[in-house]
Amino acid sequence: MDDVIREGNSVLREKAEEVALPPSDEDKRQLEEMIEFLRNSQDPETAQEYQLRPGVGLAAPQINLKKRMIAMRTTDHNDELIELAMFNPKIISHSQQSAYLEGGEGCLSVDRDVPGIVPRYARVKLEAYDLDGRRFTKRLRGFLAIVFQHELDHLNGIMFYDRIDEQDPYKIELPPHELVQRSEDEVPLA
Ligand code: SB7
Ligand code: NI
Repeated sequence: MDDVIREGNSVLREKAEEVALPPSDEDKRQLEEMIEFLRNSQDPETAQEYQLRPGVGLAAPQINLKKRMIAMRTTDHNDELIELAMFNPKIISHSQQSAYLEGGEGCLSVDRDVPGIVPRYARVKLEAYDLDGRRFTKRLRGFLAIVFQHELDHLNGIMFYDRIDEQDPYKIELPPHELVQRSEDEVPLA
């Protein structure tokens, strides 16, 4: 169940390849399994049984697949559950304003705490292909936008701590920026 590869594995540093569209049955199955993994990791009993850290997102390279596929599962600012399965995602536009998650970011592939501010775009418009191979676009903001950018980075071999300022981990970029908070009652998250 926990097939997540960890830091030190070179696949996490490679650029993942585009998935040929329409997606093959194997690609679809793998992306579905990524969503399933997130559901399991967020289910207290399953997580406990398989010793999973709860995850809100997963990128294919994290399970050793060099493919441009991302799964996300979390709630939006209206507390609505958002599940996204994406082939070949990309940002087609983004805000000038940046944002960062209070308390920094974590990663299922990183078994240690890396403190510091990870600057992200506050809002992004993404384009991707769903499980049926249909193109869609979606606007994300807040926590969702941050998670998406974290996952997209994985497809390009970038780890969240690459974006933390080495000299001054808590350095805040010049305004405008937004501080994104996660409310306490949400599922906790890596
Ligand atoms: C906090 C958590 C995540 C993204 C951004 C901020 C998701 C962590 C789970 N993953 O390692 C997914 O790549
Ligand atoms: Ni990660």
